[in-house]
Amino acid sequence: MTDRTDRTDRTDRTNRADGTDRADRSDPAGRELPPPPDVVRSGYAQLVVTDLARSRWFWADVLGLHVQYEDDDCLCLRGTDELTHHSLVLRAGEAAALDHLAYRVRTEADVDRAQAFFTALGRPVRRVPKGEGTRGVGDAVRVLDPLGFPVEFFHGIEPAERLIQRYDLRRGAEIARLDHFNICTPDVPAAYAHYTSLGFGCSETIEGDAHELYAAWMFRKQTVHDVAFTGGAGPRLHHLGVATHESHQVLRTADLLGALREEHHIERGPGRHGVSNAFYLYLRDPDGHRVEIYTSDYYTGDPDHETYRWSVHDDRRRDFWGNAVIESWYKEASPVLDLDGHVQPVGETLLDESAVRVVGADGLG
Ligand code: XXG
Ligand code: FE2
Repeated sequence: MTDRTDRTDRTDRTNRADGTDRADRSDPAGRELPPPPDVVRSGYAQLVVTDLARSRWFWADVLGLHVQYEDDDCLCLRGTDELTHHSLVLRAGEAAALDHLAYRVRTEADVDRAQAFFTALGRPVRRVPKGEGTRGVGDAVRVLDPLGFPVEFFHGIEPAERLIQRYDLRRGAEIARLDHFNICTPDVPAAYAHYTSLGFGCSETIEGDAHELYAAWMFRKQTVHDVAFTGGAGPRLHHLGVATHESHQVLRTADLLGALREEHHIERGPGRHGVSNAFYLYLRDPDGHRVEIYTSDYYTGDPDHETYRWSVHDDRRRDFWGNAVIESWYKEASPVLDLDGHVQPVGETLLDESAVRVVGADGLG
């Protein structure tokens, strides 16, 4: 059995009977859809930033990402464990925004599958031949997905020198790799249904008393997630999650920012998540783009891996020690561009988790 068949089987077994789990292959009008692309993992994100030098300081000096390529308009960055050209591209522009998210797919044929799949869904689709899109990336397809996000599907990407044991080059947070995207969307069940139709499994959820879906964590690689949904006005980018190997690197990042009198970049944490069990710290970059330094989640690759469901009333769900989540974390996020580079309007959320009453360990409601 192929990896993909295993994943689809698992998704079917962990589905729910309450309508949030449409794993079928049909569009909203009930027409059958072509097979989805075989997504390997979250591949890279491209952000628009307003001051490339200041962004370089934050992402390369403080977070320790390796600069793979740079010119006056763009920076291509990768973590110490990554063997491909980049996992983050920063493009200079007038206003900060998400340019696009990108998923790596298994073969070149999966790029064609992505084109056919989103065309059948009636979504805007652009073919981006090698050399015309993001530096280092081969033939790709860019779509505006049903949630309104600009998403690229690519297979080919330039390989990069192995830096895994170049301890001499490490600095700052020593980021190892991109881990996940977190996106704000008004309709979390619709996001869940779309990513289920793309063959993603679901590791964890946050649910209300009647199983209303407040948030979900979904994966293709064998970790807790490649993408998660935060219920909120959207489409907006909530954060990029980048992984370190050890929790001391997360703590060191906070110490470093304090020592540099740059502590205002720290938004939430350090702490231990309930969802995912990861150790975390959220920062805001010079443009306000949010990044999570994240480590030590768990393996999800078994074919019968079950979704773990948190009650929205459990104060440990977002911080296992019960610390309250700062309001800005729920409310603020980056605008998202369409395929022509225009900022997209946002729709208001259906369910507001920040309005659910919580008293954290620090006594804040
Ligand atoms: O990656 C994550 C998160 O989505 O950033 C947030 C894992 C867990 C959480 S949560 O705040 O729900 O614990
Ligand atoms: Fe995250």
